Formats: sequence, C-alpha cells, structure tokens
Amino acid sequence: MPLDLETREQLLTSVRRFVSERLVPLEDKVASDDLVPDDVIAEMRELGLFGLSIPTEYGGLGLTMEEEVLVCFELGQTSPAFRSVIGTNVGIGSQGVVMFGRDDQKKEWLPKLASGEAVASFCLTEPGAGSDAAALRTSAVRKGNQYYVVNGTKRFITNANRAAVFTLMARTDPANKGAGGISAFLVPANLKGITIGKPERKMGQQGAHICDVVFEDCHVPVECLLGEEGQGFRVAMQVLDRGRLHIAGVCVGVSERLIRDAAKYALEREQFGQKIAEFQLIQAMLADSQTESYAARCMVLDASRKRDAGNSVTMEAACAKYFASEMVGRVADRAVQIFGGAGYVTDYGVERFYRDVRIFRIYEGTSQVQQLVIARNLLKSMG
Ligand code: COS
Repeated sequence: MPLDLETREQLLTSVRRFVSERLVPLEDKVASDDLVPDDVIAEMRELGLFGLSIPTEYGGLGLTMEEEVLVCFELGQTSPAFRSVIGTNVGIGSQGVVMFGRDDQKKEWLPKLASGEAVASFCLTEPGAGSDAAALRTSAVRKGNQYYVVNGTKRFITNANRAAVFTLMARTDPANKGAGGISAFLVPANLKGITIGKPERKMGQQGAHICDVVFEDCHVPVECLLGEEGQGFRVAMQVLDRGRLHIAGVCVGVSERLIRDAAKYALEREQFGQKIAEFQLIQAMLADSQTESYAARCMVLDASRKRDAGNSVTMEAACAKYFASEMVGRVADRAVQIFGGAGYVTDYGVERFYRDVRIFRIYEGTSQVQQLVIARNLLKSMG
C-alpha cells in the first residue's frame, strides 16, 4: 500500500534533514576513518532506514518501489558510503526472503533486518564468477534430511563483516553446470565453517566494506533453503532486478548533489574578471549534467511505477541502472572539471565523489551486463 502523500512527504523531509544536518558534515571524517560511526548507524535505525522495503507486518516501512527510489534520491545527496550501511538490508540482502521466503523464515529474519538489529549480505560473486554469475562453483551437497555441506569462496561481499545472515547462492546439482544447478540459502553467519576475510582496500566509498566469505565444510540446515532447489539463480536475478532500480535512484541523488556543488562553485569562482558561471562553456557542462540527471530521474521513477503496477521490469531496471550509473560518472567528471585544480584536491570533496561513483557502473551488474540484459529482453519481446 502506498503511503498517503502527507506521510510520504514527512518521511522524505526527515531523511533530507538527517542527510544535510548529520551526514554531510561527517563526509570527510567517514572517508578518512573508513568507518561510519555507531551513533550514526543507531540514528539510521531509529529513522527506520534499514526497513524501507520490508513489509510493515514485519516491522518495516513497506515502501513501494517508487517511494524507495524517492528516498534513494535523498540518500544520494551525501557520500554513498552512508547508503551502503543500510543498502543490503533494504535490497539484495533482504529481498530474497521477502520474495521467496517461507513464513517461518520471514518471521525469523525480517523483523531483525527491518530494525537494523541484524545485517544481511548477498553472496553471489566468486573469484571465478562475476558477470558470469551462473558459473559459480560454491557447492552445497545434501546429506540426508538434515543439512547441506557448503564449500567455496564468495568475493567482494558488501557488509559481510557486519552480517548476521547471508543470502547464499550455491550449486546443489554438480551435474548441472548452468543456472539450473544453483539453489539459494538463508545462512546464519555464526555457523561453524564460515570465515570472513578482512575488508578490501578500495578506490572509493571508504566507510563501506566488502570482504571474502569462505565456507569450509559448513553444515547448513536443510530448512535454510530459500525457495526451491534449482531456483537459486532466478532468486538472485529477481533480487538484482529490484536492486538495480535502487542503485539507479542513488546515482540520481548523487548527480543532483554534484550539479548543485558545481553550480555553486561556478557562481563564486571568478576568472578573467567574472564569475565562471557566466562562461558558456561552463554553462554547457552544467546544462548537459542537468539534462542527463533529469532524464535518469524520470527513467528511474517510470520503471519503479511499472514495477509497483505488477509488471516485470527486468529490461527497464537494466536501462535505468545502465543510464543512471554512466550518467553520474559523466556528471562527476564534469564537476571535477568545473572545480578545475580544486577538483583534484581532496579538501574540496569533489574528487572523493568522482572515485565513489565509479563502482556504480560495476556492481549489481556491469554496464556491459545491463546492455546484454536490455538487448536480450528487447529481442525476446519482438518474438
Ligand atoms: N528474472 C527471472 N529469471 C531470470 C532473470 C530475471 N531477471 N534473468 C534470468 N532469469 C532466468 C532465465 O529465464 C533462465 O531460466 P531458464 O533456463 O529456466 O529459461 C535462467 O535464469 C538463466 O538465465 P540466462 O540464460 O539469461 O543466464 P546467463 O548465464 O546467460 O546470465 C546474466 C545472464 C549475464 C544477465 C547474469 O549472469 C547476470 O546478471 N550477471 C551479472 C551478475 C551481477 O549482477 N553480479 C553483481 C553481483 S551482486 S552485487
């Protein structure tokens, strides 16, 4: 059920205020400490941010996709590392349970994920399976009616170091090397046989962490199966369809922040005896950024509304993620250009965003994977 417009506006206003008053002043510190402070995480919990997409009956806000991307537009107005804290609970970590979980699985996990008491991560990627997700090799061998024995390594897993539960994709049918041999599981992180690697050093988004998750003879109870055996790839793809809209929404938010910062700087900075904003070559860069950002906003909202109306949006979500993530890369590049030398200097903060947004073109499916998904679905629709 969508929120009434007044409640929706109240939610967006409180997120907007939290972002501008609490998060923006902490951007530098979070980047240099590589840590989002605990008191900020506690405030995110109080605001209900961990439960944006989780149904109200399990303690979440139960937002529609359109409402969720409107929140993403707000969260994107600051360092994306903050969004990453809640990102897996809202998206790829929880949505497998929401869409495919049994009642008992939902009751066990969703209230804790909605409140932020527990963090969820999504274990799909492996050292040898990135874009080719169906090639994953982590194995889950069923032993009688009790448990599966899981062995394998998952790579670059967001929030793994804080996770209480993993949505794990593993191969249950070794004879089937493709998508049909994969099953999904909801695995408590405290099971014996699970080791979390130390956070990787990254190009950007300091404060957001990714780690290896290694399974060694880990006994996963049969009740942890999520959906049917052999359906795990479908679970992963449907979770990602939704996640791609969320990421596209964040890209729009970040682009709006960068356009504002660049325009403000252009209105202050003087060269050749006038504000640089008066130069048409600067105006052209601002105009291109504004046009592309607006186009992405419209695309994300349209695809989200289509999903809320019950349509499959695999192609539209891929279009939105592809366009919005490439767009924010161009906008960040132009922002650095408008700032000139200052754009290259850490204290001005623009170079940090330039690095932060680079991952949007890679995770939850590279731009090339989105192109593939778009073309395949387009051609399929033509029969
Ligand atoms: N929704 C439901 N089912 C889907 C689906 C979707 N969006 N996409 C694919 N499927 C199903 C297909 O219908 C097919 O089922 P059948 O065999 O029953 O027909 C099955 O899944 C395999 O699909 P496909 O043949 O398209 O798989 P491919 O191996 O060709 O891979 C891509 C498809 C490349 C699109 C996929 O591997 C992918 O998205 N890779 C990127 C992974 C990614 O985003 N990683 C980021 C890590 S998580 S941060």
